[in-house]
Amino acid sequence: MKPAHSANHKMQLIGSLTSPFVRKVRVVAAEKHIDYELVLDAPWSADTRVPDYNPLGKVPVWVLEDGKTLFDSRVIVEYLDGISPVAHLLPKDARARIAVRRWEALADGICDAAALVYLERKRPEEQRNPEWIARQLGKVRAALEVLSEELDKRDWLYEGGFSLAEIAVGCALGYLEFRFEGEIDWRRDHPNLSELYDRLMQRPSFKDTAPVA
Ligand SMILES: N[C@@H](CCC(=O)N[C@@H](CS)C(=O)NCC(=O)O)C(=O)O
Repeated sequence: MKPAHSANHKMQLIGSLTSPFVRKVRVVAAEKHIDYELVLDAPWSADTRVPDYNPLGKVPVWVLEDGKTLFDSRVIVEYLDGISPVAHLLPKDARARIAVRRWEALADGICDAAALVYLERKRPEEQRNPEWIARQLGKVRAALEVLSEELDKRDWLYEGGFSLAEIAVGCALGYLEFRFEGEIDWRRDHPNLSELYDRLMQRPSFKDTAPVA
């Protein structure tokens, strides 16, 4: 794996402005006031350099000062939470931490399934598999249902307050709004998630990272 740059450089985040996983990392870095340089690279473009930094060819990739790289988004956010004492986003208590990570896994799973649908629909019509699309959309709907039920009437998923759980869920909701507006109406079906997203969007970390085509 080639180092991204010479030693003792500012940390970098390699990613796109549409990826919900990149957004999750950007929100965490903003909440924790961590300084870095955003390097835009779309992994689907012909001239992408992402595979030089991550053999999986996926963003986000975080480049450390010494040129070493971190991926995927779950590893990066844990790293970022650990290097700065500002605004702990992962609880110290083991049970609470696992609960937050489980919500993150649900939110990331929504993004994985939704991204597969988006990509499948970009294929020529005769190559698309409607059963595959329906299967993935079923996962998105089921996960939204569980998140909404578990949030219930509370302000935050994690009772300790704003955490990585809401960040991951907010990024998933924002991605659905961006790519599936009018099709997956999570605002109508789950008013509590709608209210949560509106509240998150009042934070500069979310407002400044809304997906753009
Ligand atoms: N589990 C990974 C998922 C990352 C991911 O799927 N990124 C997409 C963009 S949203 C990507 O880079 N896809 C390119 C590819 O699959 O080749 C994470 O949490 O970082």
